[in-house]
Amino acid sequence: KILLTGANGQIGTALTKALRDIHGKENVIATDITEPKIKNEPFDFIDILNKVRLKEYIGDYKITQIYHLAAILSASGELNPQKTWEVNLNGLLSILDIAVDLKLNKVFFPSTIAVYGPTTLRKNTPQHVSLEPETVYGMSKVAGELWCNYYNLKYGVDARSVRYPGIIGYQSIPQGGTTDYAVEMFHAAIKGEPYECFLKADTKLPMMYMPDAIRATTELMETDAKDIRVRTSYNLAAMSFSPVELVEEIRKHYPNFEVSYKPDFRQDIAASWSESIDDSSARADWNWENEFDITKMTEDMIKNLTK
Ligand code: VAH
Repeated sequence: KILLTGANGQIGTALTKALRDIHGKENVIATDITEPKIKNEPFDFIDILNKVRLKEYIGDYKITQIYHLAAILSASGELNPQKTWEVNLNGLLSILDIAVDLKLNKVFFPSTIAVYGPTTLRKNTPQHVSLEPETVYGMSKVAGELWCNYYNLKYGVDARSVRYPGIIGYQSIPQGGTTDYAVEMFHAAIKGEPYECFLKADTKLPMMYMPDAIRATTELMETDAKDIRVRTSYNLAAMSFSPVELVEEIRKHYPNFEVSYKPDFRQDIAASWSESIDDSSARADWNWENEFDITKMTEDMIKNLTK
């Protein structure tokens, strides 16, 4: 049986559905600390900081794999640094400890382009590179990657991870991310409303469409353990674009879409991240290949949001 933490989040919502399509609804238990949108499917309220309850639950339900999506993201993380460190780090450490004690088969840990910092090579960022992030979220994810590697080395925990780019999807409204402007733009364009962008027009960031992010996750988790050479976290890429490039793409469908730019604190966060990523390790070790570029993503987003 599979357990997801943070199942109601931006990725968790889509990943829960994808895993249920693969493994069957009854084999995938979604957990979070907020109400689920879908009512009649296996769900429970679990706070990952309650280690005793988490371990009891995992034992009782004979969980064999955990997708640990629960975390506080980059922008909201800066508003409460201590809490972000506690949730993002201690949550993971509990999961890794339980993975040893209860001999879980696999653990998925989502990392992020937020692990890159101002000293990281910004163009075609290599797999092994300087990681000096300046957000607590990024710091917690670098530490998390190192703990996953440590538990794999010392206890043989089969922990696997990818560094997600900014993810765009229609299934959920993301909260607290720096890359969420891209999702918000689509919603505004479709409602015929102007959009005020919190990043500068030319801020180029690595981005990925949700179906690619979900497929990368399931393909990594289905790869034979002997082919996994990176036990911190794999670089993962699909495309890079700036807000103004996305506006041009959306205007192919909504010619009158109006956008203004009013950068806030999230501009500094975005400016500290990479522009583009070298994901040749993921392509070499487990045949990663993205399917969506900005044009295909825009068409699919609009098709699904206007249904
Ligand atoms: C955030 N969407 O903006 C998340 C992600 C790449 C960024 O980690 O914080």
